Amino acid sequence: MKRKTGLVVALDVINEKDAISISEAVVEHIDAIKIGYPLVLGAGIGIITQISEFAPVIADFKVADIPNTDRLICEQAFKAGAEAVIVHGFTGKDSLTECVKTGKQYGRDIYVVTEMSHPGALDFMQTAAEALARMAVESGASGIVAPATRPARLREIRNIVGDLTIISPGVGAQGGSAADAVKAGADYVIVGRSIYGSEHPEVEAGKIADEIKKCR
Ligand code: OMP
Repeated sequence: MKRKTGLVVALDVINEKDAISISEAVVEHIDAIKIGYPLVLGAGIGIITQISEFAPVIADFKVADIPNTDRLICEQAFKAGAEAVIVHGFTGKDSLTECVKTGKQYGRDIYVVTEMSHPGALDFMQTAAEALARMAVESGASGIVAPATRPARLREIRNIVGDLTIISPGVGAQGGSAADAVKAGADYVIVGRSIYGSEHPEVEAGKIADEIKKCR
């Protein structure tokens, strides 16, 4: 993933037609397209291959299983054309190491979730976030996912991960701001509903890309 605008669109639509038309509309403003369960379950895994013609695809499968199953999932994502896979770290070092190893075999990236962006992350994840961030560094992952909804936490996590790439969701619909996230250390912000739910996704994406540009 090459940093041009610092914006990743979360394409959480559920059919191919919407996925293609939104990708076409926003492509000049984004660096990657994140595809997760809603779209893959709605349109099939081939949608990763189709969308990868527009921009690098981050497969958000939040992989969280035993090492062997994790490897099988990551392989499917990479074979379909994903440039990166998002995985959980709470399943432990052996599971994460297997994902990272698989990523390296394909020359692709693994991003590890630390503290999630929604309020429920305070129930269990927040207490483990620093340890998850450290494990991401030690395992050789390419980057981590950290919350734009809590810039202070994002900054603390940045201090732990050094120059690892941080992708940061929670901007817009969840209340976070792109500028605050970038100032707190995010390399990329991830935006879903504010863009794909807008009547003019290209305008919304352009505005967020401008906001990011002004912070740099
Ligand atoms: P919006 O809230 O619609 O902008 O979408 C945010 C996107 O980021 C969704 O695809 C979420 O699944 C994803 N996400 C979070 O919102 N919070 C997290 O902590 C982690 C992710 C993620 O891993 O992408």
